[in-house]
Amino acid sequence: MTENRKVKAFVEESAILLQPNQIYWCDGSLAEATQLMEELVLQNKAIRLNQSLRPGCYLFRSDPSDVARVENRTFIASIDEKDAGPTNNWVHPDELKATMRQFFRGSMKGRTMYVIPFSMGPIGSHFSKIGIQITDSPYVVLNMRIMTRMGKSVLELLDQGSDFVPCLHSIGYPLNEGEMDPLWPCAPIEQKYISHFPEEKLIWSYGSGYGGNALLGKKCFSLRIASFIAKEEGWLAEHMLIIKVTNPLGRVKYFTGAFPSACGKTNLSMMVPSIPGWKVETIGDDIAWIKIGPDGRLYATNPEAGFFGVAPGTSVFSNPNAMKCIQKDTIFTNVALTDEGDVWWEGLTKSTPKHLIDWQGNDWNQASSSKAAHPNSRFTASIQNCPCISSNWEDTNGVPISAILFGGRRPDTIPLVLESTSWEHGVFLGSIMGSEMTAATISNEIGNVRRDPFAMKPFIGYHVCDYFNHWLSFTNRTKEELLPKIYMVNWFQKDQEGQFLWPGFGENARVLQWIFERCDQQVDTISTPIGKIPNPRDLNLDGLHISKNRFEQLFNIDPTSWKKEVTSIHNYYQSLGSTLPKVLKEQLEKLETYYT
Ligand code: GTP
Ligand code: SPV
Ligand code: MN
Repeated sequence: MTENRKVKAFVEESAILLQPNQIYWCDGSLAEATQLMEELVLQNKAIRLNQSLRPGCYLFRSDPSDVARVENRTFIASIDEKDAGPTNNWVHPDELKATMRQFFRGSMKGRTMYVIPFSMGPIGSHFSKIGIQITDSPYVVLNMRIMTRMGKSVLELLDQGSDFVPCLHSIGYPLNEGEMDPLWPCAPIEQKYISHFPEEKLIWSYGSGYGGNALLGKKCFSLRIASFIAKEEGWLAEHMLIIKVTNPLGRVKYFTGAFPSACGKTNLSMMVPSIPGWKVETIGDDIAWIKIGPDGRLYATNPEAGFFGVAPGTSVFSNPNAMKCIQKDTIFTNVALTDEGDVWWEGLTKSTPKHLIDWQGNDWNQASSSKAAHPNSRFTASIQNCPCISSNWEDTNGVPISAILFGGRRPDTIPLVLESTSWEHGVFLGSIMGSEMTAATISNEIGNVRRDPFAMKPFIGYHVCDYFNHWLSFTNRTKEELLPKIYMVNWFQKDQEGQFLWPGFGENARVLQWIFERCDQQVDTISTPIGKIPNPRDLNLDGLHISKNRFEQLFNIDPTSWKKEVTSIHNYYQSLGSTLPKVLKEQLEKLETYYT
């Protein structure tokens, strides 16, 4: 409880609308989490994993309709439709609230209403912002406890009068007297609403219990609402990992990287470099808040406190640090269960177990045609568990950024690495990012390439063209030479057989080395119409067996593909409307002189 009047009013008004059986204020303690988990195990909603193999670990299985973010049910309800822009779903806030109020009315009947005070960012840092999530999902409480700084310490800040973002959440499944509670209650897809009211700095989420739909500190607050605040206040809220890179001489640089959902942020943020003497440490794996520091450089912080990471593909070979991270005190959602009471997913082991229980609770064997783990199955683990966490991860002033990487899943067209020629050109590269869609969002377009500018398509809380302009404005806010260098990378090119051309994962350190050395002007570049690529002699390929032909393919800038690309960018830019920044149009026109 708190004496903060605004908090009390929010909780009281919510309770009147939602009509829960009881209200519970979360203190964030271990005892509280243990008790909640015990209750869920008794109700069969959580499965206690084999505690000698995975101490403190539990498995949840969601409803098959509630397995990922729902972008077509996600709304930016700005007062004026124009402010939401062409890439967001818009409904007038009054109309949306009226609709949602009907769903919220009585939606917590028969349930407990949990009040979760949380901080995004280290407590006491000038970066940090507070939220209060109201929810009827104990699963959400347990996940928020890992993903954010949650509980008592935040209540103390609220007692001192700190402001907060109200985050209202209900799974949308009231329980009437005597009614059976399903294992994963949620509302049907057409009743789900993930709504943002940017001017009011308010979040309402109804009908889903999964990931970014329900853990409101993450995408809803730290990206959609925060990006809106950041524009007002002159900073950036980005879908980016943050890493600390140390070279063999002990010199340190920090990089951030924006990659769309399920395109490699967690993996890059925890990578074990394949090249001797280099070290990568994690600051964040999904979100970066970035501000100009007193010296004019950009400083980044990770507002989260945990990882909500993609399970499939994670293994001791691809990401040994993540494997250590999820050894204990981890919540698994929608992965498969082994006969020993451990977890399994596609890509975890070289051979497949003979028998499993799949993510839907059914028997599964090697002859089964379906996946044992859902492609968007996830682990929730504390950043404290991460063996490669940087000692700087909670620096209250953030870490100074030397380079920004943009990357997507592109089977062709985009070379392994490309350096921008200026900040403006870098913003252009960010704006034209494309990527194959992944299972991180519910869609029937998975595998198709879509434009995902700055990996923020689903997360910009306002007009995409204003967002581009905001990025461009940084050359007026500080000296351009103090801004990070900007790179486009692509780990995902494929050969004719559909195999990845580049080994990826720890081998991506070779690209990081080149970027590191570029930041120090130690190596030069080759200019191309699309940007600067490495001089082949400068990319460290020691110990990597890659044919000359494959290497050339990785940097091939194919005119036929680029003609298509330029047409596609042209059409995309047209779809963004008349407020597209002129300088970006000019960047495209320059490219069009080479590729038409
Ligand atoms: P979100 O949490 O959805 O934002 O995803 P993310 O960007 O953190 O992606 P993540 O690192 O979890 O990787 C997603 C998938 O891509 C996993 O199955 C990885 O194994 C795979 N992946 C990551 N890095 C590489 C790489 O360098 N090469 C290849 N081929 N696959 C990769
Ligand atoms: C993403 O989809 O980019 C994620 C997972 O990081 S979720 O939290 O569900 O948004
Ligand atoms: Mn993400």
